Amino acid sequence: MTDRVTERLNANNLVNLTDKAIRPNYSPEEHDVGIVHIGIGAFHRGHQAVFTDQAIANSGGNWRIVGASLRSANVSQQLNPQNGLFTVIERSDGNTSARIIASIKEVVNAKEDSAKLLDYLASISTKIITLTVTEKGYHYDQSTRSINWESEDIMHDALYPNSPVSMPGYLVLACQKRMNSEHLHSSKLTIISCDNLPENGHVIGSVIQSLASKLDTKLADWIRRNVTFCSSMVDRIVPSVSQLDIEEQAKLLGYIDKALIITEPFKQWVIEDNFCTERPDWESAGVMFVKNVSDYEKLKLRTLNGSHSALAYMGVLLGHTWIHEAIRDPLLAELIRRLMTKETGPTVPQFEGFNLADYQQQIVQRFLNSDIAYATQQVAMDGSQKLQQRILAPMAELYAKGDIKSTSCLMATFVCWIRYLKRVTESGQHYDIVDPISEVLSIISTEAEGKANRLVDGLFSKTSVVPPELKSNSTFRATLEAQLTQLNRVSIREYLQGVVTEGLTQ
Ligand code: CS2
Repeated sequence: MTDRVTERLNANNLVNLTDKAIRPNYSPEEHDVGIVHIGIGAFHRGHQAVFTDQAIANSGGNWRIVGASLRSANVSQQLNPQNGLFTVIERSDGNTSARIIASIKEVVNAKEDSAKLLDYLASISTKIITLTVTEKGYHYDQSTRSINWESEDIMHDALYPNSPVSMPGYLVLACQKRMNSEHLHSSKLTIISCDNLPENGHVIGSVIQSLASKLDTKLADWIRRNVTFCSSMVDRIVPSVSQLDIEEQAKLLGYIDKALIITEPFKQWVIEDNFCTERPDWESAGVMFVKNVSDYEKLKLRTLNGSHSALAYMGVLLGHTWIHEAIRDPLLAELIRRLMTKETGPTVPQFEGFNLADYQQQIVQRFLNSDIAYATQQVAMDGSQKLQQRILAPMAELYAKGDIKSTSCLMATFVCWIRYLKRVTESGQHYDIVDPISEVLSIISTEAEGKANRLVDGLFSKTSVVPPELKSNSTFRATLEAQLTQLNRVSIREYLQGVVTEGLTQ
């Protein structure tokens, strides 16, 4: 830290310390908690917390947020000493703005104090629970479309439901407490998923029902009558913040903020209107409410997230550290253009008055924003949980239509993910992979000894990454093997160049 900047942002110094940032125009302590958010990482602070802050500023209400982290104590250590206050810095085209967000009251670390989290979840004032726990936190198998009973956390929570470790385990126990409480027995609860999964509200509803039914059918029935689940599409690029960012921002802001967020100006939240409770005046903050959110999810997952994953795997292998570098590589820029316009584009829904080409162009501009630094390795994380909805689902649709020639960039992305599992870039730099099934993926990669057919056998038999309709398609399998073999023969750049000039060879 610099010699001069020593004071850390908190409720007492909010007024006299923060002249470089826009301060909240409401008194946070006058608003009680109405929302519990599980998974309080950077994304929540840059997204739902900002919309909620704006809604309270516009229309008031007891809608402050208690954030929970189920694993790490980092965020509670960042936010609690600051009374939940943090700065959102928006950066683009050399412009910067800073605003202090006051919607979070406190953070509970479930590992340290799970009773406190359960008290909040089962409190009469909690009307809404929101979730950002990443794809793996749902313990949902997209291939079988059901809860993953083989997940260690789910097995644990099914055996010891009173001391849960998973997000679904916490929610089921909270519902049981609500059901058994005289005050809460007939009070309602709305649960909103904010993760990048298709039909995410349906997913969480089905996981909760499955776990609750296993424990107590009366509870499953109570949940059916008193809890609703909303799907939602969330969008904002929010990279993780480094210690260096914190130090640099301290010099600029004049105060230390260990919980700050650096993000882009763009933000979007579309929520399925399936509330059984009141809600904050999110409309006034720009949130859209719709009957069915799945078209919005599909559009965003395939266009933005699909392209993000393609840039991440290809980018890491070619030695690009950041997304904004990867998209400036002319070969990758061309691959992304084709992926969006010729491959995912035809599989995404169209809305009245909506211009897909503009949307795609806007996404490329967002990726080019070098004022926010998003690491290719951050996007590359948890590929086994992301590729199905981003890459393989559109590919399966194109196969079903017989439009196999429009799948070359999708296939190249999948092939680059498989190559990424070798943990070494083209130029020999080693890295670790972060994925809930990383051990299985390593075994598959090592046992295959570079043989394409053995790699494919391993992936098909030991994981559920590839959906059944593609696994059983012989053309898909032959093409995948041919592409993996080709990638073994030439450099990654040559391989990708070949995809652009010749398409897929079998
Ligand atoms: C990214 C997303 O890390 C990733 O997988 O694709 O976090 C992406 O930045 C957000 O979904 C943007 O809304």
